[in-house]
Amino acid sequence: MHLKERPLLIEGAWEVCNQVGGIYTVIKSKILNVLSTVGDENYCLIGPYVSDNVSAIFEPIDDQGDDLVSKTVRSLRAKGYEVFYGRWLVSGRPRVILFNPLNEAWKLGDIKKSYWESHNIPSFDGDALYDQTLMLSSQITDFFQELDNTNQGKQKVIAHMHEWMVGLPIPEIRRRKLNIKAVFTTHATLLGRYLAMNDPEFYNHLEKGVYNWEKEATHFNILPQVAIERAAAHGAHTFSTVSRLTAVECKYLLGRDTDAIVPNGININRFEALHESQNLHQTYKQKIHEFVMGHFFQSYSFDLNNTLYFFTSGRYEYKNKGFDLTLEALARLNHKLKVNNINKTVVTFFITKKDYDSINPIELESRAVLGEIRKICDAMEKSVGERLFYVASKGDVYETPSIEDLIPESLRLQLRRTVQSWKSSRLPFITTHNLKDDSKDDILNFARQSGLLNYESDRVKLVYHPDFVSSMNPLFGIDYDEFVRGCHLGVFPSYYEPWGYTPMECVARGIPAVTSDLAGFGDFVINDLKRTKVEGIEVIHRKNSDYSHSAEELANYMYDFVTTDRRDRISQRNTVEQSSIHFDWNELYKYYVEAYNMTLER
Ligand code: U2F
Ligand code: UDP
Ligand code: G6P
Repeated sequence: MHLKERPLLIEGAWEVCNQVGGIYTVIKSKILNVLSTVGDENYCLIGPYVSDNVSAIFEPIDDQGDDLVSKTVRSLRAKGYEVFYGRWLVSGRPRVILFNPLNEAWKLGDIKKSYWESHNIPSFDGDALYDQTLMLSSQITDFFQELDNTNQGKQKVIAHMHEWMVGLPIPEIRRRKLNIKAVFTTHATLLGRYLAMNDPEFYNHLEKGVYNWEKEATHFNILPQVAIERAAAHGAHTFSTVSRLTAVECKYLLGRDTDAIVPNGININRFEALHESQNLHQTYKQKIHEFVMGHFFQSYSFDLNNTLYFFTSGRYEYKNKGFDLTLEALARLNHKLKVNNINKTVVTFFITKKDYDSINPIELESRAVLGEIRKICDAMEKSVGERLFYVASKGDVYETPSIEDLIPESLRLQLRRTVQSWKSSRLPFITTHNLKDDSKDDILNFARQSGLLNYESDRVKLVYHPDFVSSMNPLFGIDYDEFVRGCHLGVFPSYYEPWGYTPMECVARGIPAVTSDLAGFGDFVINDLKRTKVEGIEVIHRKNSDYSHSAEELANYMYDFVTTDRRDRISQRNTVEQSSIHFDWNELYKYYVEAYNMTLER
């Protein structure tokens, strides 16, 4: 699929140089495909200068070039605008323009007034994020105005904006009749997200068209944002979304049918040999073992060679992300494993973001003591090696020396003392951190109510880590993608999920994953790949199934997974990795190109 012409493509999002959720992954991971389609000289991203570490990922460039973007930057600067113009230091190093929203704080009142007068977009005060998006949008609009003045219609220009946060320039491009074609992609609808969280009959009501958007948006106090989303959707030359599921929301909640569906892809960096991926699994599983020893073995131990690691991850949306269903299925799995006497342990990690005060100090202390134990063991190993070598060189080896001869008493005592002082009779914690709102937390409350509290007899154990995993974090000491590789199964049976990157990222790393038929990704697997079964991707039925049936389906799948033997797991990881090729941007970027071709014709 080729572009019919080579326009200047300006792509904007709140998540350019600013990681919040999945949109960041979309923008960043497809850069190489964009560049090979339009060329570096015809591409520029636009976004906010807000992230704490922006200086580390942004490298300024000079504005002296003869191209349209550089010329526009020069004239904006001459008019007094602060424009951050440079390269985003990610794969592909694309050009990027960033504006600090706060630079327009002095005219925020006027901005709100003008959007109300021109587009009927109401406003409210006191929402800092909302205010920032307005101030950013105002600067992006000025950029497009200046670009259009400079261009004088010579080059075709496409402005591609993602999500309501940078949606406002679109109705302005239309009102000012700029010579720019606008594409708007929404990665969810705001109302859809809120309604899904609050209305148990959401999907049923949605397709019956019973919602009055204005009434619902007012009810949830998000009328201004929804008005922006609608203005952008209706103003765009081409309106697109990421999955068939969100397209339904667009139709009923935004009042415009989508022109295109642009599924999300991923970069697949495949190894030449399959065993490299297997080796990485082993290496990172070892890191997770270390965490598990520190977390559990202070209280009791279990056989790590017969332990499986499950995990779920994502923003804390308890019901939308299917955390509730995952917990319910785990409770059932625990019961099934016990009654069938399956001698395996399943440690399940919940990796999400929730406010906390600090990492639990007892957790840190336990890790530190375990480190001490490791040091003593290392010293013992060294002592055994040296003494054995001494005995052997004397020719005394026909009688194997006793452990007392090989390891000095001081070390043996030190080990015994340290292990004794470490052992504890309390249950292993569910959460690794001290949460701010422990008593109201849904995950913890489920654990309390169901009794899934990490008893020694439980086959299923829970570890709730209310922060994203990173190598800077002392508990795991590895990055998220390494953590994924070390696990056995990713569990993401979402109830509301426009796409859902997390299961796809598992598959790309050779780790099997669970998704649902209410996730855009799951729907894509079933309906676009036309496969009810893709090796290693399990799509749980949630659309036409009640909660209890879905939980049972998930629990049964987990049970089968746990009772599969290692040989089969290894071969499954190989096939899973191979099937990930369908999700590569090299396959999926064509949908963007199609949307741009459509736009150029409009
Ligand atoms: C969708 O995921 P997103 O990453 O877009 O979902 P969010 O992380 O919820 O980001 C968008 C919303 O988050 C809010 C704001 C946005 O509408 O109200 N927000 C915020 O509260 N604070 C901020 O600093 C920035 C944003 C979708 F849900 C996934 O299924 C897809 O995989 C993904 C990619 O297509 O898009
Ligand atoms: N993620 C991460 N670190 C973590 C957990 C998750 O960087 O510890 C990333 C993950 O790789 C994925 C994104 O967060 O790219 C979540 O995207 P998804 O589409 O699943 O959900 P969204 O947040 O967009 O609703
Ligand atoms: C990889 C490694 C093997 C290891 C296996 C464990 O395949 O190369 O050496 O035995 O992982 O698999 P498991 O599913 O039990 O973690």
